[in-house]
Amino acid sequence: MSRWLDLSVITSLFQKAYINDDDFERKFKVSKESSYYRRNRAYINSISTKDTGTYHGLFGFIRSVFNKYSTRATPIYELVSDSVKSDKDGSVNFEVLNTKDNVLISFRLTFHDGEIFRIRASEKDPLIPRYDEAAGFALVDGKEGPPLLDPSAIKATAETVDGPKVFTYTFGTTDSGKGSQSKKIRITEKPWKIEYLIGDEVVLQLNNNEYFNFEHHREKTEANEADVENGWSESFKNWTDEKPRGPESVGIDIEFPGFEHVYGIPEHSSPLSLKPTRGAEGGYTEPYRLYNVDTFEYNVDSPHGLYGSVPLMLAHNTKHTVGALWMSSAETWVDITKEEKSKVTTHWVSESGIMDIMVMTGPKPSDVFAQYAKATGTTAFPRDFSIAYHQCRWSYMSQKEVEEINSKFDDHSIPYDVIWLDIDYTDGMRYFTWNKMTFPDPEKLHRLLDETKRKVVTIIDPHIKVDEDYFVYQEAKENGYIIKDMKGKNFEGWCWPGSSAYIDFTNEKAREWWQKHYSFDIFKGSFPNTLIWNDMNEMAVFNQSELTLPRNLVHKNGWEQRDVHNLMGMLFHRSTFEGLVKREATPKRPFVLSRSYFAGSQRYGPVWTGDNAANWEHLAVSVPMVLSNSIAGIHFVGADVGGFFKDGDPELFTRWYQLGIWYPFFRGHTHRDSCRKEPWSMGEPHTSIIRDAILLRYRLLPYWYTLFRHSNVSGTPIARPLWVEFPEQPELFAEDKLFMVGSSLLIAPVLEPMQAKDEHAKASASEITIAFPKNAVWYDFFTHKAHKGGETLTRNVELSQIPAYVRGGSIVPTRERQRRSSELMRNDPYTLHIYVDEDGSAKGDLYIDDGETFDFEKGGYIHSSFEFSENKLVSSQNQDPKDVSIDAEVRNKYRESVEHIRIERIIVVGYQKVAAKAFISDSQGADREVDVEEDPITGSLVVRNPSVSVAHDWTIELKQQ
Ligand code: NBV
Repeated sequence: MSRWLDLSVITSLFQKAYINDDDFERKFKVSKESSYYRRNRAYINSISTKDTGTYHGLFGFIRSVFNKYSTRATPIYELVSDSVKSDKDGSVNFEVLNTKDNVLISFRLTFHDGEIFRIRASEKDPLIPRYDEAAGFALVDGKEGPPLLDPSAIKATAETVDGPKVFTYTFGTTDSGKGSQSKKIRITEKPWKIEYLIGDEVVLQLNNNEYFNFEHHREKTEANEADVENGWSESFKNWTDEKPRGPESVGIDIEFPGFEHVYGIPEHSSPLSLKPTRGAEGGYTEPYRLYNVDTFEYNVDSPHGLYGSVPLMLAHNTKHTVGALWMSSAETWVDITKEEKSKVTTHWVSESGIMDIMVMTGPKPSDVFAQYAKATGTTAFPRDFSIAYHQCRWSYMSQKEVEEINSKFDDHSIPYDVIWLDIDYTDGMRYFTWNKMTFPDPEKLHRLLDETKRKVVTIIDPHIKVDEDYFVYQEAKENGYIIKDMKGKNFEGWCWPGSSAYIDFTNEKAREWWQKHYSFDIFKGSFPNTLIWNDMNEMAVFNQSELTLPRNLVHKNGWEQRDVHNLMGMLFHRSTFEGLVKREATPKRPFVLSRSYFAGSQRYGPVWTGDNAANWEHLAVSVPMVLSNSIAGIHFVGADVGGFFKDGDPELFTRWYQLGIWYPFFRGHTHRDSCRKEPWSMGEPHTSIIRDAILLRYRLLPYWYTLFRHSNVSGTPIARPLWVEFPEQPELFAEDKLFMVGSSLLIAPVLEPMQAKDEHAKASASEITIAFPKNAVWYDFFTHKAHKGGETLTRNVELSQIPAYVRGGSIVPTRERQRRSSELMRNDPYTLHIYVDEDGSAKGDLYIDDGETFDFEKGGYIHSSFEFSENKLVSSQNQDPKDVSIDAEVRNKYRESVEHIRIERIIVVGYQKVAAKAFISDSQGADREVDVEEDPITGSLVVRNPSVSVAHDWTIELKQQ
């Protein structure tokens, strides 16, 4: 079959699978179509008088009366009280008995570094082992997680309070401003529950509602099999899921008393503050689903699962922040109920595996981020180019087209760093090959781009064309790396290349084999400036249930797809990352974009929010989507700028760029059937406005790069919800239109089209309202006009305007010289923008390194701290982070190499005094003085050309004379 014929068959199959279905979300399950969710729900309904479902009309009335008067069945799980024992390693072990079937569940509670605790539960004597490898992939230190706390630091007591026994373990202290308080775990015998307390305040509870339900394995008997609801198979649409191990699931409630807001558990197209899923007006009527699927052109404002899953939920109130990581890679449903401001109850149910919960104990947002980073790792530190602008389209069809696009950027004076090649560059979707007709000379193409230090990203998808002549397929088959069906045959599904095989990335050997494909010898036509994009890694399969791999496929050690499903995307991403590290003798930091992800994916590269659409709803939801990922450790994230599906209009397109420059990952991308969407495609005035927006991103790259350094060292998010920066201002807790980039920039994007005030007028601006967070002064980024914290500003935003504000007290570094790509800016001087607070002081920092190697891990970097107070700006070198092993030679060499890079300008905003001169004392140069001028437009002070080196310590003092 010719390649083109092949592709048309696939396209029609794809259209059948997706496009011709009006109700496309019905391709995917809702909770009631999942038997284990139904069983868990039925169980908790039987033990609880308050079924919190939303029922309407007569049925609702009858149901509520029924609920009120029905009696509560006794929960079947009981803690075996004399089983509670502390072990030598400080862990606490106990057993819970399923009184109905007389099955014991073993629990293990461990304390990690006094900041994290973890609870694992599994059957004591399982008939068949249960999957417990998710943690091994998610956690940076492997399955056991961060080091255990020294047992001598744990204080255990047991007492009997009015009957039930209570076991208390004090494992840490915290000082949240009200003196030192202890962190404790309390295990109560009956009804059994586990609580986390700070001082005497309960912050998190497990099983407070007795929703714990651990479906143990059972023998397959005729009677068991005949019980359809508990059976060995279930159906969805035309698909049947045979379950050779029979049913198994695990569920529990995690409650946050004293909290009104919970966040996280991406990926969903929903608001930042998670909505109740049961029993609330305006809430959802479905639980949040965590199941990685290819949900093309997803609906906005929905709890349905999308491409990635991070089972981390954060709760925040004015006193505490806490995080719970549910380490299951199986499909998971999360129900949320809220009792007016006083508590949030969540109910988690997963299809298979053990129960493994890790709690980041806070108490501040920054503590939770650091604790989560300790557990799952921090953002892979990106190369400098990767945080600049990326240009993509499905697809740039030929080498010639790429060359044209490349020169059009220059013609339009728009910088960009990366051009992306979607599936059509390959020879018939055989990844690691090129279509020789359309891309005859990849080397020439790479060389051309390298002239301006630009890069090429090529897509590599995980579906492997079943073709005996294709080397990747041949080797995968010979080595036995292909995922098998229940009968032991290599599974084949349909995807872009036609019949496709899927690699078992849970197998370490298969991962190692995959990595080798990135060597320049194997991926011919790839070069050091080729970077990678991993798409379709949920894994997408067009002709299977929910467009993904069937749940009963078999992986290494007999684990089923259902056990590992949500890990697959991350493991593929990881193999690519590791392959890129190995492909050069002096490794460079990889760049690999992934669509699918899990907890820990931040260690391997950025993700994006998949196939959005060119409409205002998708533009707006990209903000909470980016923020939800950010607080769940996925900091390097963005949405397709301009919208993937559909055309949109020039206004939307322009506004999307004005928002996209604030995404940590900034890429324009679109579908092959949509109109051209390169930055100049909409004509003037849009092209010029978009150019200015992209230039603003480039000017601010030093600030962004420094933020990525913090993300890499301490797990601090880059794009941040306002509550992260202002944790004591409850009016900001649900805010998800305004957000912060770092701690200095407040972004107020325009998320709606312009509307004329009366029907005859033509609108020339959008109106937005900004409620500035309290306890700070805010300066307009462009005009320097000051706004008081607490002020509510309603303003017009013309199409050319980007509403952004800077928090007083910040120092922001920029580079102001326009170049064609970011790498060409490497030797450019910096400008420092000082925005003083009410006391006339400000702080900031600047991190720089070679932008590409791993030398920064050996000290090959400069990290300067800036402090401005009492008219004096002091620059000094930051301390190195703890875990860095410094190599003096690397460090000194790097410092020498950047000695010539200068600060060329200092701008002082909001400075209330007069200054005519700046006195400079440089640790390694002569003292001197320069003039201070006033900017005639903004009124801010400008110290022109102080010419101090970024590699030195220095002081600049403003004086009247
Ligand atoms: O490879 C083609 C597209 C890609 O452009 C897009 O970004 C991915 O999310 N890919 C999905 C497959 C087809 C989508 C309709």
